[in-house]
Amino acid sequence: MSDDPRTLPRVTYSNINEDFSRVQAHFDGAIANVRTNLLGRERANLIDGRDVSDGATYVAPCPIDRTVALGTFFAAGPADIARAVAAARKAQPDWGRMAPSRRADLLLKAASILEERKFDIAAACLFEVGKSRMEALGEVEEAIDLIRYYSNELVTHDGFARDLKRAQASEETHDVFRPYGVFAVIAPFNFPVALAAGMTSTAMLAGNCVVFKPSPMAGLTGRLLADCYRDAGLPDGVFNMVCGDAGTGRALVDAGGVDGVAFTGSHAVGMEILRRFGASGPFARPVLAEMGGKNPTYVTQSADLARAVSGVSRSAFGLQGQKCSACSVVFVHDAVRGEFLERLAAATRALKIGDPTERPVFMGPVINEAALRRFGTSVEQARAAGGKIIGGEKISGAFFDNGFYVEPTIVADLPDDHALHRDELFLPFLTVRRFSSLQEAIARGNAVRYGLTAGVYAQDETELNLFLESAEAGVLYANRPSGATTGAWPGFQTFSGWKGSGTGTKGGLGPWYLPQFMREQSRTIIR
Ligand code: UN1
Repeated sequence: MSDDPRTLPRVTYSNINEDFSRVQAHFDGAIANVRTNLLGRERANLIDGRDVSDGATYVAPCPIDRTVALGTFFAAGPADIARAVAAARKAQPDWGRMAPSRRADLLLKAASILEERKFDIAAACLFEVGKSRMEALGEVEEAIDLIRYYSNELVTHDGFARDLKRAQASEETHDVFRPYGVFAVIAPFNFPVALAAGMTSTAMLAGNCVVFKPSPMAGLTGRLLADCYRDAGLPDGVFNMVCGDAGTGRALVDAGGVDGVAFTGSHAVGMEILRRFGASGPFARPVLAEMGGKNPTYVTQSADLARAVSGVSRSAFGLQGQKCSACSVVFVHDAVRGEFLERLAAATRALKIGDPTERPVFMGPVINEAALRRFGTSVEQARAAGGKIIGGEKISGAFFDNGFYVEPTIVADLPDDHALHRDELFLPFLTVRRFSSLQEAIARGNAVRYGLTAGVYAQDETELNLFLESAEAGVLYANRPSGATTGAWPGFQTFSGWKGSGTGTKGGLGPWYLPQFMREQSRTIIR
């Protein structure tokens, strides 16, 4: 642990093949430190700047080894939620009136604190989600960049204020963007640091105050992020955190006094929030939801197969397929199908599954028993429909019995109209479909409710253009070996969920995300 963490190279999702030996050595120390000093503690909620340890407790298990506790958390009840929302409402007028550059300074301070603590927070995230070392480090780097990117956007655009045209000399019109008030932010387990930091920092930069609810599996990193905000000196009540399960989330959305919701998670829950919250009152309220995907990749006759195999296996099986951006269906041209499948199967068999605290491990466990059951059912359905299955087994024995470990699974030869080609599974489960016409394949890939990411491997420009012009998804990638459909990075990609993948029309990670947390007001004044 001798190196200053800020002098070490940064891990992103796309540079994962570089030499990170110094980073790895440093990370070993952080993993040991987190194991001894951060796991298994009691973690209070944060309301109005104070730790609140009221109500029923629950223990969140570590998915890598379920006999280990991540910590003990307090399920916020209606009274806690009401206090958190009231604290946010009380703090909001001053916070919203503060100059954008001052809000940005405070959030940038939080990003610097997160950077100082990044190895510990990445190790906590690894234990919490069961993600690989590189994915955990990359995620915390992403969180830091998200806060910096949005802060910079706010300051560069001067809070998005601009002067409009004058109808006469004595008249002036200023166009300004104003906060809504209080945002509830509900985050998922899979990117507990980056998605939480992205949604909460944006809401606050825009001048809103926040009541944040992490996933019940991810209260540990939720609280570590809350500590960064608190230690940066955010005024009391600007950021509040309440833990709990779906019931707490529902109670938060239903609590009076919430003006907007930012949510990342399943399509079903996002749509429920849109109906219950967005459209249930006397006027529409903003619901900025990112809601999953069924992301196709097309491997054409002109593909560089080495890149395709690498990109597809990384995107399908990285983080055990538990990404809304995961590649879950691959369309392969008949002419290259045999060779591609053979090479993909070999690459998949070579992926190391096990304890992700160990350096060579690429896949850890799936998050919980429900995910394991979904895996079992999906394999059964594939088998019953005559699918050819590679993998498909639960891994058991010794260490593996302490968590839910499954094989990365590839299913070919399913009937083309099978639901496994269309439904999001959130598992290391890839279905293979064949094609002879790329245009038709893209139409079949588009014929799902989702539209988040899509990838192609094609060296032929006509094929490439056909893909770019016709794929119905917010994030498109071509010929990427680090990930066919995954790995978006703040300022480098935008992340816009089309169709059933999102409610907003502008993506996270990009220049248009922040203004969605504000409403526009024009002010015409004659003096
Ligand atoms: C998610 O997949 O749940 O692009 C969020 C990616 C990451 C994660 C996005 N930025 O793969």
